[in-house]
Amino acid sequence: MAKAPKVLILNGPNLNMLGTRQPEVYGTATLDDIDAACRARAEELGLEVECRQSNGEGELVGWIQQARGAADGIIMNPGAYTHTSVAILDALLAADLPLIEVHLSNIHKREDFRHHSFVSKAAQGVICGFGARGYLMALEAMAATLVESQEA
Ligand code: CA2
Repeated sequence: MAKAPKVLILNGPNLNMLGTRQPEVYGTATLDDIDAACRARAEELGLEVECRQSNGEGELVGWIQQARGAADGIIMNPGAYTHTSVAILDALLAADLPLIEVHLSNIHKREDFRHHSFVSKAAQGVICGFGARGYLMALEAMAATLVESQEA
């Protein structure tokens, strides 16, 4: 049987606080709940997933660098680094892997400074505004993308 494609799910700063505050913006699920739901959906989709979270820009850059050659795709919610980090963008461009950017909230409905994403330049697509379900939508899109790339 062919090896399951590996997808790295990365979460950026403060997303470890999910479920503790601002449920009206980010929902009530904790990051552990989201990771567990992703693992269950990934198994149904025939994907292997690894879920990681960091509050540090450098640590996220290091994990993205390591993903090249070790993973087949990346799903990332870069948190506030979305709007500030050229370093994360450069790492994602260099990784040269299919990337799906996820945000729990609809960043376009919020403050102006959240409307721009540096990361989107490296993304195949962006899912925002669907809460925790967005990660599962991203996994479905990633599974389809990886199947298409195997067929090409
Ligand atoms: O909507 C998203 O997923 C964001 O990436 C979340 C980031 C925010 O800076 C982006 O603009 C949009 C913030 C995550 C902080 O999450 C918390 C959750 C509970 C308590 C405190 C922070």
